[in-house]
Amino acid sequence: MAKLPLTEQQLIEAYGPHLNEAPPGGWDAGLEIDRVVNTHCCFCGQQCGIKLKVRDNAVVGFEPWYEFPFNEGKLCPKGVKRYLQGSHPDRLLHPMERDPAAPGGFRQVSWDHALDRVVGEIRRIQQTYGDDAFAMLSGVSLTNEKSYLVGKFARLGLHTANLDYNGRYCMVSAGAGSKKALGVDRSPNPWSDIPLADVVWIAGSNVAETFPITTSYIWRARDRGAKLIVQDPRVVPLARTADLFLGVRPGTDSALFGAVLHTLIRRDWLDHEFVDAHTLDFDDAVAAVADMTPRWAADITGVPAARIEQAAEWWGSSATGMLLHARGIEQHTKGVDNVLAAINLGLATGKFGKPGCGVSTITGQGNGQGGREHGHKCDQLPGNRDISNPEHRAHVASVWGCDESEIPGKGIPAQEIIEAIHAGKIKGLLSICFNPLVSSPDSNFTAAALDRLEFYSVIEFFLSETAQHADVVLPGSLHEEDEGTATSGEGRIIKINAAVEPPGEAHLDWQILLDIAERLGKGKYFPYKNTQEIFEELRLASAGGTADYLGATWDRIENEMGLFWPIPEIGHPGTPRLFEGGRFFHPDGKARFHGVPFKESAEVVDDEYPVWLTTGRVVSQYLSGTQTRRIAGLVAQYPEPLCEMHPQLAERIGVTDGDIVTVTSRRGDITLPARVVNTIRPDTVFIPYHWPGAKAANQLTNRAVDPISKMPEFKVAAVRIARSPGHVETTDRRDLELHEGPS
Ligand SMILES: Nc1nc2c(c(=O)[nH]1)N[C@H]1C(S)=C(S)[C@@H](COP(=O)(O)OP(=O)(O)OC[C@H]3O[C@@H](n4cnc5c(=O)[nH]c(N)nc54)[C@H](O)[C@@H]3O)O[C@H]1N2
Ligand SMILES: Nc1nc2c(c(=O)[nH]1)N[C@H]1C(S)=C(S)[C@@H](COP(=O)(O)OP(=O)(O)OC[C@H]3O[C@@H](n4cnc5c(=O)[nH]c(N)nc54)[C@H](O)[C@@H]3O)O[C@H]1N2
Ligand code: SF4
Ligand SMILES: [Mo]
Repeated sequence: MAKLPLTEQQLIEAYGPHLNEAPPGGWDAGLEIDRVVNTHCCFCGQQCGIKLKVRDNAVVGFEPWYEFPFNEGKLCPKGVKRYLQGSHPDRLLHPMERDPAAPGGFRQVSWDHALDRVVGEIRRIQQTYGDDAFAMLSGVSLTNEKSYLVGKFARLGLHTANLDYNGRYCMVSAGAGSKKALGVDRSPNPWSDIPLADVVWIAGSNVAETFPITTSYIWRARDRGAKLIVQDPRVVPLARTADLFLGVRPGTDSALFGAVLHTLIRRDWLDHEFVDAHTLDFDDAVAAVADMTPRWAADITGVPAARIEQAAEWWGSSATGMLLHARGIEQHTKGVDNVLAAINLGLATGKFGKPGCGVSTITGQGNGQGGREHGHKCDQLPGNRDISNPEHRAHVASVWGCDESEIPGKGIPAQEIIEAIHAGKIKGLLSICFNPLVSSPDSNFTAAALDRLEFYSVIEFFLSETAQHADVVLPGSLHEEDEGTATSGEGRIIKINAAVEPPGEAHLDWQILLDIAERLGKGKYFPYKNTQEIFEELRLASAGGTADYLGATWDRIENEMGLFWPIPEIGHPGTPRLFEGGRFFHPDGKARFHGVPFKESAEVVDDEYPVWLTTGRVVSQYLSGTQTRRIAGLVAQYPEPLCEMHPQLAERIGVTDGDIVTVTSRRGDITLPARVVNTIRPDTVFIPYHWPGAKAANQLTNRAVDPISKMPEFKVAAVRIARSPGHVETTDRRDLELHEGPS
């Protein structure tokens, strides 16, 4: 066929007058799709809006959703490929029971058999060892409705105190610090504040790879002339464009923040009026930093004193500024201290409650914000209430229609649950949406713990590495199969819409929990016909708590493109920016300073283990990788873990880029290719943690936790490194079939 000579006018007629305006018949004319569903990405806490294309009960593609204000159609590589999960051949389609004789170690069973077995084992274990010997672990890729349901199911269905969630590895240091200082656990700002900041300070976040859409907000601030400060042991992609790079040694952020506060005080770059009117305990903070000079901090952090002073000057002398932090400062045995030290800088300079001002965490998991509000945590009830507070218990009991005494007390956090399983104190486990074998510190210890369980059941859609240890596997639902809400890192409640139904014999997660509750004789507490009914109850349960959703309805959330909590009354507009007028969430309205001393990490380098190890993420993989390690385009981008090291370190151990090295800590070792880059400190190596088994970075990490938040120290361990004579497989194709897309 001859080439078609197309004029510009013909093109315009074919495509429509504007490229983002659908032509007659719509964009999808001729694509043979049944419908397009507006929803959100299933991965990170940015919760980008996305349109999923559906054909024959399968998600077959996506479209940008330009109208959703947060991302305006933009998506990162994971968002673009997310639609490939649903039709993956590994999708679990039937309940399964462990059977060593069966191929793959599991045989297919009926739902009746599987549920009877689960309930029989829950009863046996609780009768033999007590109710709390059966624990539950959950996760916040689940919607608000499911998170709320899990909290109620564990307390009233299983009647165990021991429920905790994977945010224990993610958001708890930020949450605990924010609650102590500000009285609430939510980002103080809508992201539309970022472009209004004169200084943007990123502490411990690889924004360009982990929150890619946030970079566009930062560019908008830069376009207005904002200064950019990046604090990280690595010159992460965003740092390559920064005005000031603070290349801290892992585990020393509180020394750096302390020296900045010291400088703000010495140079009087303070907002005295704000400190006097809106805060308490400034003297404690002043006393703690009295000796923290920039020179002292330079010795500890490795950041030159002049750079610390420069950061203090820009932060202290600009009218507006935002400091955004993530796991780099939070996943430490002093994660809460680091967060408090960061907040001190905002309070001292009056940078709260005003446009373009705030110190905020960047929430990690998809529903990492909402999932940490509705009673998913071992010490929490809905509305971010305290399970040990009699008034809070009475309110929730009145909504649940139970006697207050039926609600168990405070349980133990996720890492302690794993320790208690290892110690033989917890004998049974039900998990949903958590893959601790890959994501918990010290994976050899976690594997040993899982092997000691008398009974383990999991609700999953893929046979994750943890699920491979289960006695009964219950096939649950993917994000696009269920309807509900999530709350993004901004504090914006958004609507998740179902695009398809679960395939095969897979069931919706919430229905599985209802079926178990029914068989446990607790059906009266779980009368829901759909997830909207769960949300209606959540609204009442949260009312009067700090995370108040009373005024949020599904219709409003959908029509208004999200609503920011608190929304304490019907008709309330929602609260995008917290603390306006300098009013914080403590009962007296005042924020608290905290004196933060510097402490070393739980493990420090020595002659035997002379190199700092830190761990984290790459752009194309998500968390434990169960989902992204199955998608070809994402695997191609970063197929296996690499050990990032500086050329000076590489030379010392005699390796060049691509050579195989063995990295050893006190807990285990990993053999992997070296990636020699000049963007990391010469005393530190970085390994991403998205892989299981012999490729798991968590073989090396330390189980030590923060005393307040109980967050493990994922960001600091001491290791030694040697060139390895060994050979490693160079792709991840051993046990996973990669998905190229629908044919
Ligand atoms: N591509 C991708 N995106 C994700 C995720 C994912 O798995 N993949 N996960 C989501 C989730 S749940 C989370 S929690 C977030 C995490 O988002 P981030 O916190 O941005 O990601 P990390 O890679 O864990 O760590 C961030 C940075 O901390 C630095 N760092 C290490 N130790 C220290 C230290 O002691 N001090 C300082 N200042 N920095 C340090 C590391 O070099 C790294 O660049 O990402 C979310 N987005
Ligand atoms: N070394 C090191 N370790 C880390 C970190 C680090 O930086 N370094 N980061 C930590 C952080 S911040 C996090 S958030 C954790 C995350 O750790 P995990 O929570 O263990 O990671 P995920 O991959 O999200 O695991 C969730 C599992 O649930 C399944 N799942 C997802 N959505 C659903 C759903 O809707 N329904 C059901 N039934 N199942 C679902 C997925 O298939 C997956 O197997 O890892 C932590 N571990
Ligand atoms: S930035 Fe986060 S929410 Fe947005 S597309 Fe990427 S993974 Fe999904
Ligand atoms: Mo996370």
